[in-house]
Amino acid sequence: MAPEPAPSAATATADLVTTVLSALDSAATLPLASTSAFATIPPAALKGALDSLLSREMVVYETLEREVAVLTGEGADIAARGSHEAKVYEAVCNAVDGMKISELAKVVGAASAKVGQGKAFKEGWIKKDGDKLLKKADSIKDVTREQLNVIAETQTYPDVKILADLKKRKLVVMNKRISFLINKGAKFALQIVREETDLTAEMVAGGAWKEKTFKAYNFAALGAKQNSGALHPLNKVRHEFRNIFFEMGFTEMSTDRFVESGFWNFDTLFVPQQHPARDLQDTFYISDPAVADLPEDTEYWNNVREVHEQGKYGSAGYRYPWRAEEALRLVLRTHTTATSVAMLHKLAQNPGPARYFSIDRVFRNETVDATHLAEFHQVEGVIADYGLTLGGLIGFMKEFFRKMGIDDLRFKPAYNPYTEPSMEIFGEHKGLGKWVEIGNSGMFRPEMLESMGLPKDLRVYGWGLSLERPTMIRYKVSNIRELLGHKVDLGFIENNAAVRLDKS
Ligand code: FB9
Repeated sequence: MAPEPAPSAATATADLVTTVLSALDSAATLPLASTSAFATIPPAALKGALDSLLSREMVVYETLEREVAVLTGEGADIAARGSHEAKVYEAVCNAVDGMKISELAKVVGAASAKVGQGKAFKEGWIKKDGDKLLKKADSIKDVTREQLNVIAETQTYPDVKILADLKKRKLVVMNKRISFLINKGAKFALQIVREETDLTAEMVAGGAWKEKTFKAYNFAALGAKQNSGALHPLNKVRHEFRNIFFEMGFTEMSTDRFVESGFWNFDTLFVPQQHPARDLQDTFYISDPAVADLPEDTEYWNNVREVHEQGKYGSAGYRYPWRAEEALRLVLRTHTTATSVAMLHKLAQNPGPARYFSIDRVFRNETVDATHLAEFHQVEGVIADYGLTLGGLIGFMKEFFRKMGIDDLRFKPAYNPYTEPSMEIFGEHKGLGKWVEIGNSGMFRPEMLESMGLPKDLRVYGWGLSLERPTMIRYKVSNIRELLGHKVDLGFIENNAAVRLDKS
């Protein structure tokens, strides 16, 4: 006949619940589990049954954890049949005319002979005579055996030093015991009354609801945790930046072109072809395809060539032989200014005031470290208008960064090939208690703007910063690898707070 299937967990819990309730019915308080009917029940199973009754207020209980001393196999043997030293003493006493040392192991066993002989000498129970052992004491007290029997009985020993010594001799080990002190709850009953969770139309129509017990609503219960997606901190900060730009009247540029020609990434920005930024250690070049599919000999192309080679629009230029091959090389864009210049070139077809921004990935062939990777997200804004001045740029930067929670700015003259004048921007970081560089800015040069056909009096501001730096500061991230890459802790991504840039 097939063996009875093991009871399901629910059945086991139900049986245990019934046992607890009937045990409680006869004893107002259940003793510690070690002496009760539950001593053999795994604590986890018992806790499951108790929690089920606790949730119905049928019992209350507290969990008690304590350490108990338990005899090892060797300890139990000594408690039952005496210590090694007592066995040696007994063998010597029983031997006529003393016990040959070479015979001892055969009588008491190798272990007792090895361990017990020394201790029996030390206790003064036996003495040596040539190759024999003789009884020295008329009687002995097998203290170890007595101590182990106290522990077998009480699972502890009053003298902690003796207990420690017995543990050291591997005669005793300490085990954790979980027990429950259980009392009747406010709604104690011998049976779990089935509580309905749903009031049905049939119950109402037929009146059956009158005989039913309904489970009370637990309005404090939390909803089931929903596994949903989570915005990456960079995207949360990007969202904040986009809001700032939108509320200041900016239009977002499309930045879906990661690969740019040298022409759009550098030459149109008046970056000379021998500029170090165009070296391999700063820029990622594409090997296949190696050459951009760009129309040459356009008016714009020729303006760019001319302004580099001999100057134009009042500029002296760089006076070097500008090479089309260099302009046709393909790179991973090193800044989103490549996109800005394309937008401004399009604006030149119908020039006038405009505000554009972009936030996207740029790539630099830099040495990576705790705060730099070979790519980052650049935040960039451009404003085209008539009558713009450097003072106006400074004022706008103050307004823009104020919306990011940075109230006090300082400006330092800087150099960019495509802007003149240019300024590095510094803000006082309250948390760090020091001034930190927060971005770069400038007024685009006529060599760049007039080459694309923009009118002489249309000026353009440009400025930029990164997305990673403010994000790392806002989320107190010290290593950028906690933010980006394969080592990112998804728990951090899921559980980090929302961000308000203007709140520190
Ligand atoms: O983001 C930067 N720092 C920063 C920004 C915000 C911030 O907010 C805190 C919460 C308060 C904190 C710090 N920086 C620019 C400055 C430094 O981090 C710098 O070490 C790294 N820079 C990047 C480039 O590094 C090669 C940040 C990145 C940067 C720099 C310049 C531009 C864009 C990004 C630009 C530009 C520009 C200039 C003129 C015209 C058009 C674009």
